[in-house]
Amino acid sequence: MMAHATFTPEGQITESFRLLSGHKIPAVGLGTWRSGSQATHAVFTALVEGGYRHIDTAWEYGDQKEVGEGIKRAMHAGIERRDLFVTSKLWCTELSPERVRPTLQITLQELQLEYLDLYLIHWPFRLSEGASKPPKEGDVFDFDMEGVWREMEKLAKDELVRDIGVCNFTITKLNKLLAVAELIPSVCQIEMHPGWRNDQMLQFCKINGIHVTAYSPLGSQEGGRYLIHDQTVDRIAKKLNKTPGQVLVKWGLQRGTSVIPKSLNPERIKENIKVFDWVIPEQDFQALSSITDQKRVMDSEDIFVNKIEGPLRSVADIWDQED
Ligand code: NDP
Ligand code: 1BO
Repeated sequence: MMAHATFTPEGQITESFRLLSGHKIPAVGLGTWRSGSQATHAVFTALVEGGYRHIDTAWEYGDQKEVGEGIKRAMHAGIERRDLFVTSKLWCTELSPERVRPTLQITLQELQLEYLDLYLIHWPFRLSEGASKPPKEGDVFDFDMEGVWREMEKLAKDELVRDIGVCNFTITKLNKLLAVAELIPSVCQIEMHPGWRNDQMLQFCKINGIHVTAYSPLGSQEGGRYLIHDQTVDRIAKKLNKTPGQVLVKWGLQRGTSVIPKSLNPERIKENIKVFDWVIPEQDFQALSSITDQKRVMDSEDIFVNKIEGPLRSVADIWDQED
């Protein structure tokens, strides 16, 4: 996929990828899951001091107001809305055609924005209001994919969102969506890092012109697989005189994916985007791409699996037996 260079305040080169729609997605964005009340400061720091132009949030993260406040403060400091790329996501409890537009309106209000750059279906399953973890009988349902997608398409036609896409889809589900979509999803946001390469999905998306955004690019932390301390990552970081965080971000970029590391720490926020004036040499890239024990961090068993009742009796069911 083509990358295009744009100028940032630090003189840093922020590359971006071209989406099917023709719009550009900045290659590195700030993730905001579990950022809570600190999201305002993180977003402001990222935009004004780090040179980020891409912010990833979601209704489910409960931090859209804080993210919106950070964006507003950055705009007061001179950053233009048209230079930003803001993503949010439609949560599972709202995953029915009639809830798509009202939920987007809440998101826009909370973010204090008139439009989103990208609106994503967060997970391809509907949850009942107040669903428990793990889910009880009647908490998890299949969703009306065609009906929901039609409403997403209308949001794009009405210019409330510039692009639409999905997260956590499998090849099976993407094929189902592609069969009914009038507007092809621009982006598929999925877990990807050297501990979960997910090559098959990446390949499928590339063939179909769907841009991939890699989430949890550092392996996440709480309950995750924090790759910052991985031996191979550490060795290559030392060799290249970079930090493990930068090596992990760069690995994602060199695979043609945009990457959305989360941090609340101002130094790490700034560090994670300093990845544009160097490359991981082929041999080291291959070593990172050969890390064994491939495993998802976000298998999401606790959210969706009920072993006795419901459509998802196992983690393999969530991922359509493709892993
Ligand atoms: P990441 O892989 O981004 O890892 C975040 C963790 O790494 C935090 O604990 C952070 O701590 C730490 N960290 C950040 N930078 C560095 C660094 N340079 N060195 C050492 N440690 C570092 O995890 P996430 O799971 O948060 O994924 C990123 C984003 O992807 C999310 O925030 C969210 O926006 C999105 N996402 C989307 C999902 C979906 O279903 N669509 C699912 C999961 C994530 P600290 O804050 O202290 O720096
Ligand atoms: C359950 C939400 C996962 C992070 O996007």
